[in-house]
Amino acid sequence: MQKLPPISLVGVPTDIGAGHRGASMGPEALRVAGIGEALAARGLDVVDRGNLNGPFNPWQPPVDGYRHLPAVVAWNRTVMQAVGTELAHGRVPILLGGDHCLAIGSITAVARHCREQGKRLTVLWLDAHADFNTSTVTPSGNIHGMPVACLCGFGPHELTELGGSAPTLTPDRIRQIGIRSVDAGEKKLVHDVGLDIYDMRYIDEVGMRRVMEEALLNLGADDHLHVSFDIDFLDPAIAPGVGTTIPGGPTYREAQLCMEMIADSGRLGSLDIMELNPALDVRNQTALLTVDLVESLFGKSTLMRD
Ligand code: 4U7
Ligand code: MN
Ligand code: MN
Ligand code: MN
Repeated sequence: MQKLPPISLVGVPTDIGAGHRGASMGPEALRVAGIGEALAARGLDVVDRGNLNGPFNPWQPPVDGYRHLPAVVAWNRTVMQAVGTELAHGRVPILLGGDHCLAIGSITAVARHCREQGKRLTVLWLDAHADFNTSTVTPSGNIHGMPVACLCGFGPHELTELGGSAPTLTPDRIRQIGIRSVDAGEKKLVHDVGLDIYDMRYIDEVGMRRVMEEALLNLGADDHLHVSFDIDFLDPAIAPGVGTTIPGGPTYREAQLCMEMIADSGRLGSLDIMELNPALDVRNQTALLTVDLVESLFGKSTLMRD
């Protein structure tokens, strides 16, 4: 079995980019569900760095199409710094969100690390949403609906140029899985840039196995795989603890297979666990399920043949 590098848990207790309050409690719910212990029980070296700090959520309406932009920038700078430090020490950062706007800072740090190491970055975006809104097309102004656009260079310069120059990613480095809710203007943008989307219809038609084979095709020793896991990827019947539930997501087994096949690729280098909202959860079941899936992502298998 592959020797996995050491892991650092980094909590980011904010819902600054979200449309509901409560994702700020995500890091603690994941700890209470035993994320650190579960990974340590797999023989991994796990250190919990605790929580990052940043501005509180003033719960203001959007200004010029963005809600809380300055505070979102502040949080993302801190995230970029923290994730960059872990990667520089040869560790696998696991970001405990927090809402999905924080993936801008996380992936900007990962992209810089890959450039420095001469590695190719592939981002797997597991989500019900494409998160490709801009200030002109967003129906909400919530920046957690915009991180993929920002990473591709579409957004406010404070976010698109967080790492120095825009864009952080070209759309061909991203594969989105589980998508089933895309706004009208957002859909046009996603088509224009040619984002690689494995939507629920495609998962229904060809099955999760083929989807993951295609999404993970051609990964080699020089590839760094980043997984940005929005918990609303999962079907709300098994994962009610998120702000934006969209019916018709992957089942328990489909989600497990997705995680197991990522683990089998042997290329996972960094992870975001985002949008868990304990205020909307039922007895922490969504956090417990998340820990179960993250164990699979780090190699726990239900296979009898190995
Ligand atoms: B998440 C939405 F309008 N598209 O932009 C928006 F439907 O990070 C939802 O994927 C965004 O949870 C959801 O506000 C962001 C909405
Ligand atoms: Mn989502
Ligand atoms: Mn998302
Ligand atoms: Mn959400």
